[in-house]
Amino acid sequence: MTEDIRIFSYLPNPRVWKSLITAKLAEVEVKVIGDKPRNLPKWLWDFDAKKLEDVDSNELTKYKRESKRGFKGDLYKTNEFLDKHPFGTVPAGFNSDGTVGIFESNSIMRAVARASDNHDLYGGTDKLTQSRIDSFLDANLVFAREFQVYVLELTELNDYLYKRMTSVYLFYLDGIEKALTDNSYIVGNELSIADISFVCDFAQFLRERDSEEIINSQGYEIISKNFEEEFPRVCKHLMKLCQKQEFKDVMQDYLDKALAYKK
Ligand SMILES: N[C@@H](CCC(=O)N[C@@H](CS)C(=O)NCC(=O)O)C(=O)O
Repeated sequence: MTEDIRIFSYLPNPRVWKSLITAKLAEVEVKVIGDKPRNLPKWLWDFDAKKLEDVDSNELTKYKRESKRGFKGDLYKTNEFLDKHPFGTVPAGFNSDGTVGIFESNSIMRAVARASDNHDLYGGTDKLTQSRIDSFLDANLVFAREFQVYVLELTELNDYLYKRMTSVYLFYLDGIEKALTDNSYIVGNELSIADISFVCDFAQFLRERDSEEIINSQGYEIISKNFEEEFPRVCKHLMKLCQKQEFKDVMQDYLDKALAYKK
C-alpha cells in the first residue's frame, strides 16, 4: 500500500506520535523514516532520506549545513529538502510523491487527518469546529516551543527562563482545565486532533520529572510538581486518553514513570 504522508525524523519523537495516533484512528497510511536522535547527523535529510554512508563522499560538502535548533554541529540536507522545508526542521512531512513539504508537527498531523475519508477528528464538516480545533493547536504550539527551549537549557537554568516557563505552563494548563469544565474532550464531546496534540506535547513536558535531580541541584523545583492537584481535569483527561489503544500502541510506556511520580 502506498503512503498518504511520509515523515522523516529522529525517533522516537512525540511530535511524530501526533501523526501516528491520528493515522491509526483515521485509517491513513503514514510512512516514517528515521533513526535515533544522535544518528540523524549521519543521514542525508531528503524526501528519499538515506544514511551518509550510502551517499557519494565527494558530494557531501554541498549538503553540509550548520544545525540551528536542538542539534549540535553539522547536518546534511539537500537543496530539495530545504526548498520543501525552508525552516529545515524535523519532523519533516511530505505528500506521497515528495512534491509538497509539510512542516510543524501540528500541521503534519492536520495533513494526516485531512488525508482520511473520515474527518471526525478534525471537526467533520463544521468549519467553526475546525477553527476552534486550530485555536487549541496554536495555543499548544506556543506551549511546546517554550518548553523546547526549557528542555534544551535544562542543565543551565536561570530565573528568567524558569519563571517564563512556569507562567507559560500555568497559562496553558489553566486554559485546558477550563476547556474541560463542561466538555469531555478539549473541543466539545468528541475526540479531536486537539486532544492528540495536547497528549503528545504535554507527555513530553511531564518528562521533566525524570530530571528532578538536575533541576533541584540548580535550586529550582520541577514545574509540574503539583500537576495532579492543581489541574485535576487535565490530569484525568490525560490518563483517559493514554488508556485508549491507539495512544497506547504508539506511546507505549513513555508516560508510566512520570505518572507514577511521588513528591
Ligand atoms: N515546532 C516544531 C519543532 C521542530 C524542531 O524544532 N525541530 C528541530 C529538532 S528538535 C530541528 O529539526 N532542528 C534542525 C536544525 O537544527 O537544523 C514541530 O513541532 O515540528
